[in-house]
Amino acid sequence: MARKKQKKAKAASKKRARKVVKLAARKPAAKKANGNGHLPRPSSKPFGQDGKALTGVRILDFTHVQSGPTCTQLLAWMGADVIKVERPGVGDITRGQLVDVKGADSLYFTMLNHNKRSITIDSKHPQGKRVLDELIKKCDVLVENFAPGALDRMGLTWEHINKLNPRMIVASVKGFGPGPYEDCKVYENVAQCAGGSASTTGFREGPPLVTGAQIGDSGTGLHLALGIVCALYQRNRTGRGQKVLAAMQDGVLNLCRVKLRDQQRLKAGPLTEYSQYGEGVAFGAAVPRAGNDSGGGQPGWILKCKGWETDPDAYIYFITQAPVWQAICDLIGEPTWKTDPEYATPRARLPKLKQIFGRIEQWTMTMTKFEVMEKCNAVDIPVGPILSMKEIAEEPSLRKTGTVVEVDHPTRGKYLTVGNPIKMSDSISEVKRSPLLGEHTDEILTDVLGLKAAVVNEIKNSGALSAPKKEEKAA
Ligand code: CAO
Repeated sequence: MARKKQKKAKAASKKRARKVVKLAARKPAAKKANGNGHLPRPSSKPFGQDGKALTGVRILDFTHVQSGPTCTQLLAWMGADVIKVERPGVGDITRGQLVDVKGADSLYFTMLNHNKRSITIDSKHPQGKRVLDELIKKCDVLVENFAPGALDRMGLTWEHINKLNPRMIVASVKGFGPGPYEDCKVYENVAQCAGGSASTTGFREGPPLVTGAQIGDSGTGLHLALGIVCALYQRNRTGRGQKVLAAMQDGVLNLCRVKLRDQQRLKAGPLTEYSQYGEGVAFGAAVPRAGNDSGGGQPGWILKCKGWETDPDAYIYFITQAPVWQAICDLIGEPTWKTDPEYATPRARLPKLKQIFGRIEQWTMTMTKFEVMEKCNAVDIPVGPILSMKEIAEEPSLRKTGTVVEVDHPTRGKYLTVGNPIKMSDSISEVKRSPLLGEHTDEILTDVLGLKAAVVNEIKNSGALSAPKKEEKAA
C-alpha cells in the first residue's frame, strides 16, 4: 500500500517537474508593439541609443504662457514630436514678454519651449480649421491651456476631436476644476492663493506670501504630463483616447497636502512642531503660517552664516534631526545638552526650539554656509545652504549633469536654461533651442500632413497661416 502511494507521489512529482520544464522551455513572446504581457524582447542596442521614451508620440501643442508649455517641453525632452500651434504674427504671448534682447524671443519663451516645432495657424479661419482637423488625425495628444471655453469656441470640442481621432488624448490645464470658479482665468499666483499655499507661507505676524517656485504653473504642467503619459499607457490597452484635466488649484493643493494634514491634526491639539507652540501662542481655527519651520517631524530653521550682513543669501537651513542630536551638541560646543533632560529628548526640546536655534546660529555665524555644510555633512547632519540663482547658474556639477545647460539661439545668442530634471538611462535628453515663430510651418504641412506644394501655397494664399493685414484687422 505504502509502495503504491510512493509510486503515485513520484509520478505526480515527475509530472510537476515536466510541467516546469515545459514552462521554462516556452519560446519568448514575439516582438509586439506594446501592451500588457506583450513586451518586446530587450533591445540589443546600447542604453541611450534605442530612441527615447516617447519616440513616436506626436503632440499637437496649443499651449501658451507657462503651465501648458512646461508640460509639453517635458514631453518633448522625453522624445515626443511636439508641434506648437501659434497664432500667426503674434505667437505665444511670452515671446514678447520681459524682453531682454531687442527683437529676439524672450527668455520667458525660450526657456519653456525647447525641443518643439512651431507652426502658425489661425484657428478661426476656415482653411486653418481644416489644417487643424488634419493635424488632429495625425497626432496622439492635444494639449491646451486656453481660458475655459476657448477651445470649444474654435470648434475643437471633445466630440469633434473624438470623432476625427478616437485615439486622441485631449489634455487641459485650467485654473479651477468644475465648480463655482470653473470659468475663471487664472495665473500662477492666483493658483498659489486658491490652492492653500499662500495662506500657509510666510511668517505668522505677516501677510500671506507667494513662493518663487512656480507651483501653480510648472507644478500643474508636471501633473498634466503625468496624466498624459498614463493616458497613453491606458490607450495601449483600450485603443481609445480620453480627456485629461489638471486644474491649477488642485495641483497646488496636492503640493500642499501636508498642510491639509495639519488642518486635521489641529482637532487633536496644538501643532507641537510649529515654533508658535514653543512661543506659547495659541492656534486658531486654520493652519497658520509657519515661517521657516520644517513641514515634517524634524524641527528646522534658517540660520545666519558668516557674511549675512552684506550677502542676502549667507544663510543655511539647519535641521535638528533626533538621531544626530548628540553630534549637533558636540559641534556647537554644548556637550551637556546631550544628557540634560531639558534638552536630551525631542519632546523636551520642542518648547525651546527658538532658544536652541539661537544657540546653533551663534555657531553657524562663525563660518560661511559652505563651511557649515562641510562640518555638518561630515557627521550626517542635514543642512541646506541658501543658494542664490547666481551660485546655481555657476555651479559646475549642475552643468555636468545637464540640469543647467547653455543653448545657442539664432537671434538671441547663447543663454542658460534648465534642462530636463528627470534623468533616464535609456532616454537621454538633449536640449534643443526653442523654435522661431512659424519656423516649421512648411515642414509640418509637407512632412506630417503630406500636402503637395501647390496645396500648401493655396492654404498660404487663403491667409490661414499669416497675420491678418492691417486693413483687415481694422475692419
Ligand atoms: N488662432 C486664432 N485665435 C487664437 C489662436 C490661434 N492660433 N490661439 C489662441 N487664440 C485665441 C483664443 O481662441 C481666444 O479667443 P476667444 O476668447 O475669442 O475664444 C484668445 O486667443 C485668447 O485666449 P485665452 O483666453 O486663453 O488667452 P488670455 O490671454 O485671454 O488668457 C490665461 C490667458 C492664461 C489667463 C488663460 O488662457 C487661462 O486662464 N488659461 C488656463 C489657466 C492657465 O493655464 N493659466 C496659466 C497661465 S501661466 O501663468
